[in-house]
Amino acid sequence: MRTDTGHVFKLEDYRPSDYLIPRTSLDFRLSPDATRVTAVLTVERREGVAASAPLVLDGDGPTLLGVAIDGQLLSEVDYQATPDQLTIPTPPAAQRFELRLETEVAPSSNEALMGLYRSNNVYCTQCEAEGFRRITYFLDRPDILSVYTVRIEAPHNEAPLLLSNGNPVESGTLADGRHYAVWHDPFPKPSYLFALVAGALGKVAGSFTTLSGREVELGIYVEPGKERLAGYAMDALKRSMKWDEEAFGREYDLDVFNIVAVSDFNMGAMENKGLNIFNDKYVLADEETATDADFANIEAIIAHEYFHNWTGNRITCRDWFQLCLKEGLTVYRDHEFSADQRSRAVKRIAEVRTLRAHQFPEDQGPLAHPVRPRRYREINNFYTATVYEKGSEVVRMIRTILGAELFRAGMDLYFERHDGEAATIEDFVKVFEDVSGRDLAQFALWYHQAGTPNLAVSSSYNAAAKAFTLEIEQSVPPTPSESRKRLMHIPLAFGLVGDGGKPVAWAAVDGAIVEDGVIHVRKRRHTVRFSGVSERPSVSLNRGFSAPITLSVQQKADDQIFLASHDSDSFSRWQAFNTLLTDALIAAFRQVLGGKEPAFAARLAELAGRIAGDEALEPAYRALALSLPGEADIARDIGKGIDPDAIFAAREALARTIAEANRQVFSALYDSLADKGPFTPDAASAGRRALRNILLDYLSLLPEGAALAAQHFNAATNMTDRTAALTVLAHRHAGSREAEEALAAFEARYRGDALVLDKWFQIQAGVPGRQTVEKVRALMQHPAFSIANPNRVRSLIGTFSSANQTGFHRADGQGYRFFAEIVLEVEKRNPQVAARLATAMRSWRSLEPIRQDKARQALLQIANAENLSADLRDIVERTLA
Ligand code: 0A1
Ligand code: ZN
Repeated sequence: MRTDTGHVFKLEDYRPSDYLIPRTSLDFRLSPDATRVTAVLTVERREGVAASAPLVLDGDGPTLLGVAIDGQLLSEVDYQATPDQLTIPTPPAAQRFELRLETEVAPSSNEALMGLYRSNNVYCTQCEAEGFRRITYFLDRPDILSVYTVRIEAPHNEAPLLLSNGNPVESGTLADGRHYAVWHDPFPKPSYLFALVAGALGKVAGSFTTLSGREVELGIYVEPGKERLAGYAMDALKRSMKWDEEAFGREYDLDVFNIVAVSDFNMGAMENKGLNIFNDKYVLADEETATDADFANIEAIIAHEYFHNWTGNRITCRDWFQLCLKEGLTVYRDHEFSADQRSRAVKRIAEVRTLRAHQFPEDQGPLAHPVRPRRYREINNFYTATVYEKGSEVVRMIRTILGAELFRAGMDLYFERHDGEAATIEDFVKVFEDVSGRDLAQFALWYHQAGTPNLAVSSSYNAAAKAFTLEIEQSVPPTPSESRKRLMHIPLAFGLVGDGGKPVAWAAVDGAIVEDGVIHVRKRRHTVRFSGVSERPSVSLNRGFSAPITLSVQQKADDQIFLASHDSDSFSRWQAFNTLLTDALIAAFRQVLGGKEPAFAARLAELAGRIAGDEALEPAYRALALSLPGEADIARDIGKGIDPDAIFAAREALARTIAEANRQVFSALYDSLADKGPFTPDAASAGRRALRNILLDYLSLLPEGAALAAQHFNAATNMTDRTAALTVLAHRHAGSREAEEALAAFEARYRGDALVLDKWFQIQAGVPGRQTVEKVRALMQHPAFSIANPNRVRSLIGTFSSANQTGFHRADGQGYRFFAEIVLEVEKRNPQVAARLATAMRSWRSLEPIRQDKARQALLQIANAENLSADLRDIVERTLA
C-alpha cells in the first residue's frame, strides 16, 4: 500500500520527460506468487537534453532482480532502487540505448487490484492511473507513448487463454505443459493502457465489418458456463462500433477487439487498447438476473469503453490533470449514443438526475474541484462526477454554442490534428475556436473554475408596451481554495410559452446576445428585453438543461403548473413538475420540523394523476415524472440544518397523498401495463415496466399494499419486476411476513449467484430506519459477502452509507461509527475502494448540529488511524478541512 507522502502534484510543474521510450517489449512468466517480468525498453534521450541527465523511472514496489543496459548487467552501484523509483544516474552517452529490467511480482496477494492481480484464478491487470509501475519500473506517465510487444508464458492447464493489447502475432507450446503467446500493438500508447489477461475463460465470438470493409474479430470472455449471459454485451458492442462510424466518422483500427469480464474490479471497466477489461456486473445479463437498469448500464459502459479507442487511446492525455479530456468527452459520446439508441428525452432527464445526485453535492461541498483540477495528492481520487459528468456537460455546452455542424467540424479537426498525441484541454478548446472563429476564453472557465453557478431570474410583462423582460443575475459560490470567482459564459436555452404551449413570438431583443433559442449570459447582470410580445408568456428556462447550473426563479406556482402540462421542451416540462414536487417537499419538511402534519395542495396530486394517465407521454417519461425527488435531493435543495428523519416523513406523506388521491387511476393503469409477450430489454418495454413499478410503489402505501407487492413479487418473470417488488416490501413493509418471505425466497433462489445477491444486499442496506446498521453488520457475516470484493462492499456498505439517509445518519452516530470501522477495514486491502466509500461523508456540514458533531468524530477516527493510505488520507483531510 502506498502510504501518504503528503506530496501535492501541481499542473504548473508539468514538464516533458528527459527520456522517451519508443519501444517496450515485455515478457511475462506467469505464476500466482512469483511472476517474472522482463521488460526491454528502447530508451531515447529527448533532443536537446544533456547527456548527464539521470534516468528516473517510477515504481510501486516491484521486486527488482536485475538491470542491464545494452546487454551489460549493471552492478548495484550503477543504479539506485527504492520501492517507488529506479534511478540510473549516468546513462550511456548515446542518444538511444536498451534498458533491460527483471522484476518479480505476486499477483495472488495483490488485493489492491492495481497492477497485475488474480480474480477467480484469472490473471488480469489494471494500470490506470498508476498501476503499471507495480509491474515494472517505467516512465509511468500518459505522455510517454510506446509501441508494445508482449510475450506471455504460462502452464496451459492453468491459463489456456493468453491475451494482451493489439493483434496476436504468434503462439506455441513449450515443454512441461507450458505455452506462450505474443501480441503486438502497432499504436503507440501510454502505459496506463497496457493490459494482460490469462486464465481459463469461455468465449463469445462475433465479427464486425468496418465502414471501409475491414473485418474485425470480436471476443467477449467470461467465466466458463456464463457465455449465454454475454449476448447483450456483444450486441451493444456492435451497435457502438457502427454508431461511432456514423456519428463521429471513427473506425476501429486493429484486427481484434476483446472484452474480458472479471469479478474483482475497482471501477466499472477499463479501455485498454484492444483489450477492454470489465467488472462482470457490466457484461453479464439476462432477464432472470439483470434489471432494465442493468441492461442500460451495460449498453452505456460497453459503448463508453469502446469510444475511448479514439477519445483516450488514439488521442490521450498529456498528464493526469487533463483527465476530463478523455473522460468528459467520452461520457458525452456515450450519452449521445444511448440517446440515439433509446429515448432522447428520457435519457436527458435521467442524466440530469444523476448529475444533480452526484456532481452537485460534490461541487457544493469540501471535495469540490474544477473539471480540470490544478492540484492533486492522489490521482485515483479524481475519477469523480465532476471530471466525468460535468466534463460531459461542458462538451455538450460547446455543441450548444457552436451548433451541430461546427461541433462536428471541431471534432473532426481534433482527431486530425491530435491523432497519436497526448493532448491538453487547451488543445481541445482551440479546435472549436479555430472552426468557429469564436473566442472561447470565457467559456473555458467551465474547465478551470469549480462550483455550480446560479442564475437568479425574475420576469415581468408590460402589456401596454408589449414588452417581456427577464432580469438575470449570475453568481458562482466560493469553493475550497477558490474564494473569488470570475464571471462565466452560460448558454441558457429558453422558450416563451403561450396558450396551449405554443411559442410566443417576439419582434426584437436586447440586453444579451440571443441566438437559436439560447441567451448567452456572460455578465453579472443582464436585463433581457423582448419587444413585440402580444401576450404574457410563461418562461421556460434552461431547456434541455443547456447549462449545469442552479436556477432561482421567481415564478408563480400557476406558471409551473402550466409548464408542467404544456412546455413543448420535454426536459423542461419534467423539470416544472419536479420543481413543484421539490417546493412542496421542502415546505412539508419545515412543517414536520415544526411538529405539524404536512399538508399538500390538492392540485399537485391531481397533476400527478394526469401525468400518469397521459397516453401522449412515453411510459418511461411518466415513470420519471412520478418518481419523487430522493431524500438526498431534497436535502441538497434545502442546503443546511438537515434532519433526514424529517425529510423522510415529508416524502412519505407526499407519496401517500398522491397514492390516496389517485387510487383508481393508478390501479387501473397498473393492471393494464402488465407485460404481455416474452421479455425484451428494449427501451419501450423497460419504460412500461418502470411505470408499472412506480405505480406499485404508490399502491403499496394503501391498505392491502403488502399483499399487492407480494403478488407482484411472486408473479414476476424478470429481475426488474422481482427487485421492484422486493424493494417495496423490504422498504415500505419492513418486518412484515410478506417482506420476510420474499427476502428468504430471493436468497434461496439466487444462492451462489454473487452478482444477483448483490441486489439482495443492496435492498436490505437501503431499508430506512435506525435498525438497519445492525442488519448490515449481520449481513457482513453472510457467506456470499466478502470484504475483499469491491462489488460486495459497494452493494452492502456503499448502499448503506450513500443511499440510506435515515439509517446511515442515525442521530446517535451509530451509523457513522460503524462506517468508520469498516472503511478502515477495507482500506487495509484496497485503499482505492475505501477512499471512494469515504466520500459518503462529503455533505456532513449540511447536517443539523447533533449529527454534524457525530459525523466529525467519525471522520477524525479515520484521520487519526495509523499508516493511512494516500488515497484515504487525501479524501478525509479534504472532507474535514
Ligand atoms: N478509464 C476508465 C475508468 C477507470 C479508472 C481507473 C481504474 O482503476 C482502478 C479503472 C477504471 C473509464 O473511464 O471507464
Ligand atoms: Zn472513461
